[in-house]
Amino acid sequence: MSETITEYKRWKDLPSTHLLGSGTPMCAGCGGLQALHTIYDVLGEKTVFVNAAGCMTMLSVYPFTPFRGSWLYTSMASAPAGAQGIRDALDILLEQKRIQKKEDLDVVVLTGDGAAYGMGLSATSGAMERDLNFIYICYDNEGYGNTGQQYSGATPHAAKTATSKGPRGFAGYKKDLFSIWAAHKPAYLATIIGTEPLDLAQKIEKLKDIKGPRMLITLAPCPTGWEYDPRESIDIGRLAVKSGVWPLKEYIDGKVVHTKMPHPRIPVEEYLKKQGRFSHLFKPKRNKKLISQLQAKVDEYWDKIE
Ligand SMILES: Cc1ncc(C[n+]2csc(CCOP(=O)(O)OP(=O)(O)O)c2C)c(N)n1
Ligand code: SF4
Ligand SMILES: [Mg+2]
Repeated sequence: MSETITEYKRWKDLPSTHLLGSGTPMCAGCGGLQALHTIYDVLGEKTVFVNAAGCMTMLSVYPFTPFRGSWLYTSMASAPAGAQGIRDALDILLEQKRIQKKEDLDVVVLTGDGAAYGMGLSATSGAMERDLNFIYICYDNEGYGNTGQQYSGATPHAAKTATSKGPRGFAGYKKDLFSIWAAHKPAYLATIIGTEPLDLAQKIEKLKDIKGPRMLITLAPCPTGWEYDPRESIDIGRLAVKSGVWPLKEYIDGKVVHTKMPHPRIPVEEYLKKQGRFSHLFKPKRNKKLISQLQAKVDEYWDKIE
């Protein structure tokens, strides 16, 4: 029996909401993939994924895709425009009764931070402005991961990337995409992380019953780009939440609500010191000033909330 047929039989036997492990060149311990697995478990196969160029496009190797519904590849800037085309086509088919309501699909954009915070921001803004009925998942590994972790609009201050290598790392600051998206007043918006599966699943369940633009940003711990052993991925994700670096929150009906308060907050240093991209803060000499500045930024955020 050919490998293709064996793979197809394996695929057919899996539960219908399960994202197939595709055997494609994804890194072990990928936090983005971890979140996507849980999201897919809740959303299921009645979906069409519109995937902008990035790590997750590596999931699909022709003629296979691990998505049990449909999948469309787009350029980095245009996934929301692709989503608009698919939504319009589905609506026309429904209106003309060429498909039944039960055959309708959820249109789901999947992009990295390079696309969401940068190249695709304008297309996303337009889609929200048009009140497009879609879900957008941004997996945020804080850099252009697929091309070797160059800095993006999501890179945190002081992190080392392929394009910010000095003793102080990246000189810029991570964009507040949550606030930028919230300013568009989408139907739903939340931050999530794969290491908090209950919080994540509750948010996906909630957005399933809402129409309009539903936006998700998941922090995606990335062993390859953040330089740590893949087995540390879960720990690093949890530390991001416990230290207050990654607030879990949602925007609904014009209000922002935090869904998990990190009490008591652990020092940001606990999160930083596990990652090679911040190693210059600790070696050859501890950079007390920069570590304090990073802590102060996080404290400033929570001081306004608590
Ligand atoms: C306009 C354009 N510029 C550059 C590229 C090359 N490219 C492919 S994937 C990628 C990185 C995308 O980064 P991000 O959206 O954060 O996804 P990640 O790779 O981190 O998963 C780049 C730069 C491209 N496909 N299109
Ligand atoms: S580079 Fe990072 S985001 Fe990309 S597949 Fe590897 S672990 Fe995942
Ligand atoms: Mg990225």
